[in-house]
Amino acid sequence: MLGGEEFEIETEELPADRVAVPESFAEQANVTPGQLRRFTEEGVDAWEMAGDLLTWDRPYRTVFDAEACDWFPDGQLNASVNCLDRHLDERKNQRALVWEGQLGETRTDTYLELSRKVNAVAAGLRELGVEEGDVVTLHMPVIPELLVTMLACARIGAVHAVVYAGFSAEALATRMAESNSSYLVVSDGYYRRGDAVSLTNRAETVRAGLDQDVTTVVVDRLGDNHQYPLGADEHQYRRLLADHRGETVDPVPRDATDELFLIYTSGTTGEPKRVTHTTGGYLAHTAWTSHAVLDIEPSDTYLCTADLGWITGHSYIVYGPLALGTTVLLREGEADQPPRTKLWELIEKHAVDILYTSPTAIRTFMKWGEEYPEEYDLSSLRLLGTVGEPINPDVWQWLYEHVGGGECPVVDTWWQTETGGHLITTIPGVDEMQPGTAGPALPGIEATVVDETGAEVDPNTGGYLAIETPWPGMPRELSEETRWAETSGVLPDSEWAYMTGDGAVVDDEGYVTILGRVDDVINVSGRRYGTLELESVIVGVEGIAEAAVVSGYDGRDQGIYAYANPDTDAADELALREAIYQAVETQIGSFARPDRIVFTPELPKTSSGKIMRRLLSDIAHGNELGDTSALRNPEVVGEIESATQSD
Ligand code: 6R9
Repeated sequence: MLGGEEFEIETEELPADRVAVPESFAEQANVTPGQLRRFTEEGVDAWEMAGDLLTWDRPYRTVFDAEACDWFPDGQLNASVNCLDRHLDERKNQRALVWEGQLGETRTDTYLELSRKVNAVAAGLRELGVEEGDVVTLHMPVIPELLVTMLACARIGAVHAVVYAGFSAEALATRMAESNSSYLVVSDGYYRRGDAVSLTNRAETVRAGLDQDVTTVVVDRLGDNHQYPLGADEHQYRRLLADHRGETVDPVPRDATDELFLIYTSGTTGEPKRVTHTTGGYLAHTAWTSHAVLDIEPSDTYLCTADLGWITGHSYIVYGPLALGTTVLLREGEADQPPRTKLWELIEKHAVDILYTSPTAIRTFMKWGEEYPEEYDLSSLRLLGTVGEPINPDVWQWLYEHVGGGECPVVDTWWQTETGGHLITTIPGVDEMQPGTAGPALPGIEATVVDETGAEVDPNTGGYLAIETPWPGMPRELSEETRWAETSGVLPDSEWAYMTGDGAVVDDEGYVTILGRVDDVINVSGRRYGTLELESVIVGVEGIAEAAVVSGYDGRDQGIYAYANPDTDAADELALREAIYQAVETQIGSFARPDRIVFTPELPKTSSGKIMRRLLSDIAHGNELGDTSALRNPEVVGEIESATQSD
């Protein structure tokens, strides 16, 4: 797991000074240092604070069973009850969901209305044969129907698997095959920056590639001009909803350890990596961090700009915020898509209290200029959060000043698909902030930085980030593979550890600065790409002998750089380039299209024959080249450098 050789730590740019907690915020913050002390005093049992934010059908007596590595093992609950039913007494007429569509539409659902829709869709899914434990694949843009269907699955104990709408039919089929899913809820298409993208025929293509039969429900997103012809075993979502209007479905009590959903992410193998989150631990973790870190209260209007198809959308649009009974503003489309005033206009229009977004989007806003946010009244904002990648100190400052007016804390939250929820971040109102540094591990979490041998390194020294305590949002795969009591053998000094795949530095006070990925995964614009997955698609193109994918930087933006070696000298590079784009688009999706394709006569290799990705990454970033003495073919370096620059 520790892929040592290729990993070099840069510690030159250590973080700037700390910023104090704005006092006005601290006075009203959801958690106080006193409450958090319970983690020091009670250890793992303090996670009871998270469990107690939920409503249980059968209350748990044990918080964590170390033997089995299970959270709240004897408890039973239903996630849709926690996100809907239990709020109805107090706030049935409060808005649960406000949706802003790509075409300028606004749709609102109160908690009561949302709950009725979820019940109707749950009844519809049941009628189609969906049973507890079945995997239902959802493939849609950010529209209310997606959120409704997620909660409808949760209500009947079905396991949803959302596949981001930008994935290709082939990528969708691979995921459905892996999870043996026989149900697909898909939209007829989606709008991307105003243009309609059709998903018609997607179900057909998927079916052709699968062994199992598939029952499909089609959601109408594109309107009457884009009628989706229904085939056999295809049903209309609208019909389903109308046929079951007014029906109620008893929520299925689930064991805390039962799966709530599956989600696929990029791992270190070429295959997409399945991550399974639990009903009790995951929901407790996301509810607790939504409360303690995002400071969400029921009276808030909360905006998170992530896509529902990724983990951030699951944890911090759907489950955490709705478990707390807040008003969620859902926006279809990317945070930084034009018009340049859109996001600020939405914040003013809906008097948004909390904004959770990505460093990439903020970098774009910064490039556009502060005049856009300045045109709007953003004084409703109380807290700002970022996720997905490190945020540079100057970008942090820009957000703090030009969006938060110097009065809103910024939480830089580090976590992963695998962790389910936040693990490293400051707690607003409690911890001082340090621009460029995620912050300390959450109370109850131990984050360590270790070297290649697994030994803890000294403070302010780079190494591999490991998590040495279990946490409620841990995925089932981790509980199953790494029983808490057994040693994983990775770290000599600890009983158990989860290796995150990130490089990091910890300072004397325990603040963690993330340096980026150290495994065969790259993170571009807050999205994880398995380099092996991309490389195998590129190598699959006829005429390409070898390929290596790294992240690169052109002085303005981070991007995916693909280095490819054609198998003849006389290759038609233009045609090959097109073929590569085509292959990535059909096998993964256009969002993974490389920003640069550089053809080279050879890839740089170590004497043992490994492609030296670190060198390619240095070249792609325009960095000083590190030690190249281990190279078998140093003569190619200059050529690759000039090809990268001229491309
Ligand atoms: C939630 C999410 C996880 C990877 C992770 C790391 C990077 C996420 C970060 C951050 C620096 C932060 N990452 N948050 N790096 N600072 N605050 O993004 O999940 O898509 O699985 O990506 O993202 O490299 O390992 P996921």
